[in-house]
Amino acid sequence: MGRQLRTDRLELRTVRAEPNQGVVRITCDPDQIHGPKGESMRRPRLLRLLVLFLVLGLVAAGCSSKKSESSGGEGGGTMTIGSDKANNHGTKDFSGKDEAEVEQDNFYFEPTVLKGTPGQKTKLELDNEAKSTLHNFTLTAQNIDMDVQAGQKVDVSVTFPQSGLLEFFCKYHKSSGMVGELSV
Ligand SMILES: [Cu+2]
Repeated sequence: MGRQLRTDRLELRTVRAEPNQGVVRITCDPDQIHGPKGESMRRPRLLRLLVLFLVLGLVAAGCSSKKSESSGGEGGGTMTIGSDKANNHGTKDFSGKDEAEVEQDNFYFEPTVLKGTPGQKTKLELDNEAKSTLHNFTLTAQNIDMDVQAGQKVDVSVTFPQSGLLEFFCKYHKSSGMVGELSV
């Protein structure tokens, strides 16, 4: 609650700070200061506030762009799978399909989220499109640990979970966000 209120105030300040950016520069020339007498007394404080607003504005902008990155259903940005960060390259529904193509590259699976029906068996065609980077497909729950050389394709059979999701990852680049999931 308190945090939300604060965010709103930050955004308000950002908007108000925009048109005042010119004032920061103009104050180098005292003749060009506008406003009634006495304003100059408040100028140093005003300047500090403006600088503060600008900094807060940058922070707020950073926060909001992060927010929009993670909310893309078509992919882009990052998402959380299990307790890991995943580079999100989209979701694809393979319900009823016995084959599914999965591209691997630096450092993601595309699609990142594979949808299927509970218990569905599907052959994944792993396609490592990287020029020179060895990638891997590990699905611990099904004892799968498969390397895929750069420029090569490898098939691997997986079973979708009965419920929820199963996380898979490249064991070499998990910490770089090369993580995905089978979900129903
Ligand atoms: Cu990898």
